[in-house]
Amino acid sequence: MATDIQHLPSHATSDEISAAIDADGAVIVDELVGHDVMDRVGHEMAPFIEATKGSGDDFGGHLTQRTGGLIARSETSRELLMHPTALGTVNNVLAHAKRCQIHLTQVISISPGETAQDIHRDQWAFDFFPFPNGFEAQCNTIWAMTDFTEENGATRVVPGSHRGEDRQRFSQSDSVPAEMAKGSVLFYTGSVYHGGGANRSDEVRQGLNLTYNVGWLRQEENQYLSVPFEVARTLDDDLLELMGYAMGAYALGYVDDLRNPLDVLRQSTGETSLGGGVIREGTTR
Ligand SMILES: O=C(O)CCC(=O)C(=O)O
Ligand SMILES: [Fe+2]
Repeated sequence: MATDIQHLPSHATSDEISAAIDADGAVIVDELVGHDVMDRVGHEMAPFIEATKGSGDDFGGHLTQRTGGLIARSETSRELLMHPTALGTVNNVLAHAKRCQIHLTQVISISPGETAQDIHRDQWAFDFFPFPNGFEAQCNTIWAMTDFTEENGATRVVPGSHRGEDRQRFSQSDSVPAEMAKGSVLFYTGSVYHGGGANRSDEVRQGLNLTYNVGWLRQEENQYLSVPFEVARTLDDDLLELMGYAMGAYALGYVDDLRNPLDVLRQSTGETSLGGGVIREGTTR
């Protein structure tokens, strides 16, 4: 029988949260934000969620909608991405990297009747690269936009499995549900085994998955194309840097003649430079 996921109060420090993550691979911080914040995200995202089809495969979930592009579509999500407790925790967990960045932003809506997702490690997205045991490539959050209950499909976690062998197969009974009230947040590493739960209720379970990884890996959601340039230009530098408009390490991510991507974005006028000259978008040389 798996042990339960620890809960910490909303005033917990990032150090306390990252210590719990180090011990178990996951932790819940109860009611870190109010219902109004979650409702604002829900409201801003409603038309996009409405238009999102089911994932179309077994892993993504046929009765699960995954709606991304949050930075462009939901101003409130930007605050959550930069939430000091969340970001402080992420920076602790990924402190070994020169920089961390946003990996993906996604509202996950699990409809009644959905079956449980296979228990997995999120870091398998990196083409199953076998990261050394104890090395964290990513740090994730799922914010509860509705209450998360075992019945409605709360994320299921195998606490402690972040230090286990890679490519393990766990059954649902090895895992415990991350039950939490709306406004709470589940932190979990890329290495801890987990999965979306089966929804046996008659309501949609909705979670806001905001994940972060080390700056030298590829991002799961392409932030440069998910957030149009004209929106990106209106964002603060610290959010842009977190999106990837920064050097991921000494020489990673520069633009042409070793220019910093943030400088290029700030200086750009919708034109693309090429070979020392400047061409307009949509034209050829
Ligand atoms: O929706 C959830 O509770 C978790 C989903 C998940 O783990 C995933 O899509 O990788
Ligand atoms: Fe996952």
